[in-house]
Parts: sequence; structure tokens; C-alpha cells
Amino acid sequence: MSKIEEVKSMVEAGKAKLVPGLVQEAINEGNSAKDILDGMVESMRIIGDKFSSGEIFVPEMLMAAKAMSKGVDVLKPLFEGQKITSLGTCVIGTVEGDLHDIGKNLVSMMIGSAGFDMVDLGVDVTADKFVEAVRNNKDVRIVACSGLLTTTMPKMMETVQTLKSCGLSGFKVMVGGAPVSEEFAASIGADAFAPDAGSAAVKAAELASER
Ligand code: B1M
Repeated sequence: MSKIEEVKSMVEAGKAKLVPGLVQEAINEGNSAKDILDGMVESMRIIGDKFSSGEIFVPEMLMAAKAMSKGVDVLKPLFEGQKITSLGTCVIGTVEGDLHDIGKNLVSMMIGSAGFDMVDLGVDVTADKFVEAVRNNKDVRIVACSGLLTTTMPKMMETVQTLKSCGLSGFKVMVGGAPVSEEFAASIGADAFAPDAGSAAVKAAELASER
């Protein structure tokens, strides 16, 4: 079994204590951070499928998520570029009612490494909290809203509309997450959509330069 396969199977088994060491061993063996990350993302897809088919339940899903987060912590320094000048501030959060944060954390890491100062509001973030963060932070250029549940997509719409009508300006709103599409993003008035963390960073830099 390759080291990345070992990482994947331990993420799926929810072994949070073992995953960081295996990720480090995979790095030491010369695997790229991206390949290791892609492996763990694939594990979460498998976990989601097992949950859908009733093979596992929420506790197992939670343990796998914790294991992946510990693995991502080891990879983080490898993704963080050397920031020379700031592209401004990016406020990020998972929308109200939604507790999923692995994807949001990856997006935050990649946007941060593209040169933004990140203000991470965490999960279950109300529209008003996003607005407050735009008001209270300097030079906010991007507001990034993540959502993983179809049931919280209306909250994403409410968040975008509240941000657009709050009277503050100088920032663009980007949305993303598994159930979100380009069409949905356009239909709720978001300025941009990105399908994954890497393209979110590219899109954020493009949006900031448009101002
Ligand atoms: Co939940 N969950 N979950 N869950 N969970 C999903 C999302 C689900 C698809 C599983 C399934 O049924 N197959 C399903 C949603 C179904 C739906 O809405 N149609 C689901 C469900 C139903 C639930 C609960 C309702 C279960 C229950 O209680 N009965 C519950 C809801 C709780 C709540 O939020 N209120 C719940 C709970 C949980 C846990 C807490 C146990 C745990 C989350 C722990 C955590 O995040 N700290 C969890 C997990 C782990 C998952 C799965 C298995 C994995 C999610 C993940 O981390 N993926 C997930 C199944 C799946 O996704 N296939 C599932 C890896 C991550 C890297 O990908 O988050 O998609 P992702 O992020 C990507 C892109 O989407 C994108 O970039 C990221 C990286 O490239 N992206 C953006 C994300 N945000 C972006 C923002 C951007 C741009 C791109 O711009 C701003």
C-alpha cells in the first residue's frame, strides 16, 4: 500500500492520532502536498457515499472529518506562500445553519496564500455577522461564503442579498461549496463562484484587481 493510500484509509477510519504522522511520512517520501490533499478529499467523498447508503452514521463522519483536519494541519505550511504585499482582506465563513468547515478551511488557506489577510468567521455565520465583519475590518475586498447543505442554500441567498443591500461597498461576494453551481451563484446575485479551493484563490485575486 502506498503512503497516500495509508493516509486515505486512516482518514476513512477516523484515526485522528495516526493521520498527521502518516501525512508527514508521505511528504518525506516525496509525495506532493496537492496529491496528499487530493487523496484525503477523495476519502471524504467515500465517507459521504457510505453515509448516504446508511453504512456509517454521523459519529463516523465526524471522526473522519477530525482525522482529515489533523492531516491538513501538517500540509498547511506547504501551501502558505510568502506574502509580499497584501491584496486586501477576505472575510470568510460557512453560512447560517451549516457546520461543515473542512472545505471552507481549505478555501481560506488557499485565498490566504494568494496574498489576502483572512478574517475567518467560522461556521453557522448569519448574514448580519458577515456584514458586521465587513464594517469592522480594514480594506475588505472579498466576502467568501461556503455552504455544503442544500437546506442552507436559502441562507446563502439571504447572506448575499443582505451584503448587497447593506450600504457598504468596495467588496465582492464569492460563493461555493458542493451544492453550489455557477448558475445558482448568478441567480442569487453573487459576483463569483468557484468550484474548489485552488480556483477560489485565483478568482479572489481576479476580483480584487477588478476594483
Ligand atoms: Co455532512 N453532509 N452533515 N457532516 N458531510 C454532507 C455535506 C452530505 C453530502 C453527506 C451525504 O449525505 N452524502 C450531506 C448533505 C446532503 C445535502 O445537503 N444534499 C450531509 C448531511 C446530510 C449532514 C447532516 C444533516 C447529517 C445529520 O445530522 N443527519 C449534518 C448537518 C450538520 C449541519 O451542518 N447543520 C452533517 C454533519 C456533518 C459532520 C459534522 C459530521 C461532518 C462535518 C465536520 C466538519 O466539517 N468539521 C460532515 C461531513 C464530514 C460530511 C462529508 C462526508 C464531507 C464534507 C467534506 O469535508 N468534504 C459530506 C459528503 C461529501 O462532501 N461528499 C457531508 C471535503 C471538502 C474538502 O470538500 O467541503 O465540498 P467540500 O469543499 C470543497 C468544495 O466544495 C469547494 O472547495 C472545497 C475544497 O476544494 N468549496 C468552496 C467549499 N466552500 C467553498 C467556498 C468557495 C469556493 C469553493 O468560495 C467562497
